[in-house]
This record gives sequence, structure tokens and C-alpha cells, in this order.
Amino acid sequence: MNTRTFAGIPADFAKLEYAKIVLIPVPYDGTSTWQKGADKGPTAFLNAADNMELYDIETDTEVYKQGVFLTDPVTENASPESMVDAVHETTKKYINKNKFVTLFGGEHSISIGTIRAFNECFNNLTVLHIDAHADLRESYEGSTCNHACAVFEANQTTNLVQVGIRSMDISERRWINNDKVFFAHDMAVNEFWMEDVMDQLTTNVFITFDLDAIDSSLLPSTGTPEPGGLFYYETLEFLKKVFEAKNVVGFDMVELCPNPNEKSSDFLAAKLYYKMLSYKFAKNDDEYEVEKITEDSPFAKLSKINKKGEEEQ
Ligand SMILES: [Mn+2]
Repeated sequence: MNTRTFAGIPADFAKLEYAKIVLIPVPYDGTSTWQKGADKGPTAFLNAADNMELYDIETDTEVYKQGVFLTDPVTENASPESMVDAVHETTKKYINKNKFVTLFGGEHSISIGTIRAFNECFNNLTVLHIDAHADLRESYEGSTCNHACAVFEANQTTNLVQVGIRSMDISERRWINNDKVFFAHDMAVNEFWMEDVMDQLTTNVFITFDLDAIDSSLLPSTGTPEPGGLFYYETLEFLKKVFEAKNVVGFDMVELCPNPNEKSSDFLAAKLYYKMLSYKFAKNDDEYEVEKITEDSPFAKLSKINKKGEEEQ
């Protein structure tokens, strides 16, 4: 029996019946291409969280009192596809219990399952993809469930908005939607990038946060650290705007690849996770309700792929 609680919070706040928030660890690292170790991300994140102050100065809240239930980790790893199925099923199970569901990876391929679950439960879903990498490959190294394909499906089935992108393959260019991709080199010279991103979001927003979006000087412990990333306070300012203006329905955080000699990355991840919860529940009376998807959802059946594929022929 796992008696560990998120951030060492008292057991009363960590019970499933009480908790508004669910945290699902997914220690998966089956497809990463360069530095292995994202499977150790959840443990490093939880260890860092144990040492974090639980009062958030900025929002003047103690969000853990909303309750955080830490699930057993999803450990299915027979294949990338079976891992994605297991994540999809577990995520959906807790969304259907009316919980605010969050996940900690693991590499980015876990988000294929996460996003599929959220897209089945919420109308007109925007997937806000914060990452150094476009992750729009249709398949990679023989699998469509590779980390390099993390948002390919989301690009077909949801309103995908990408922020912080500074690395991609030329083959991914055909899937890029110019209005909805915010490249890091453009953001660096556009003081209104946050407002421009906000204009692209629908009301229901799921955030998939690849930690390599953060500048590698602040967060070096990630599989593929890319220079030129987001800094801490601009990240917080942006997230706060999103949480205030939109209905954020859940989020995942991926690609922490811990280094035992460098703890600041783990701690940044823990603080960022807690900040996002603090922003979500800052005006805390709003009840969290799952909205059932309906047939007339404009994104439910939308496939940009076919359209684009036809155009290309
Ligand atoms: Mn990435």
C-alpha cells in the first residue's frame, strides 16, 4: 500500500473521496532518442515537492487543501501503444470522477493517451502545447506513439496551439498551422506574444507542458535541452493569464530527466506544477464539472490531415 502523499501533505487531504486534484505519475521512457532517464522524472519531482513550501505567496493560497490524490504510477511498458492505452484509460477514469486530473511523465509520448482522454470528455478542446519541439511527426522509429509524435493526433482532432517551438524537422512543416504556432525566435521580438496566443484559445484548454520549453540554463535536466527557451517569470505570467481567462481542464508535465548532481531542475518542475494548481484554484469556488462531448462539437470529427493531404496531392 502506497502511503506516500504529494508533497508530504496530511493524509486527510490526500484521500480520493476528498481530493479535487488527482496526480498520475507515468514513469515511462521507452522511446526517447538521446538521453535516457525520463522514467526517473516522477520520483525526482515528488522528492523535490516534499521539500517545497505549500503556501503560495502570489495567490495567498494553500492549494493542497483542495486535496491532491496521488495515484499508483502507470507502469505499462510492453509497447508504446499499450502504454498510451493505459494512460488513456487511467486519465479518463479520474476525469469521470469529476477530478482535476494532472499527470507527470515520463517522456512526451504519454500525452498521446492523456490528450485522447481529455478530448473525449470536453467540447471544443484546445491543446496548449508548450515545448521546444514541434512533435508533429506522423511516426518515428516505427511507432506513431513515439515522443516525436506527441501532438500529431492532437493536431488532427483538437485546436492545437504550440508555444516556444525552436526545433523541428522539415517534414513537420506541412502540419504546421502558422496562426497557431508560436516560434521562440518570433516570441523573443514580439512583446504581445501572450495576447496573440490567447486569441487562439477556445474556452476549454488542456495544457501539455514539456519542461524543455523552459530555457536550458534554468532547467538543464531534460532529455534534449534546447537553448533559447522560456524564462521563469514570463512562463508564470503567461500561465496565469491562461488560467484566469480560460477553463483549464487539466494538464500534464513531461520530460524531466533528473541528474542526481543538479536538483534545481527537479525543484523548478515541482514549483511550476504547484503554481499551476495555485492559479487553477485561486478563485476557488468554481465547481469542476466534466462536460460530456456531443456529436456537434466542431472539433470532434475535424481532421485537418485529410484536408491537407488532399491539398498536397
Ligand atoms: Mn520537447
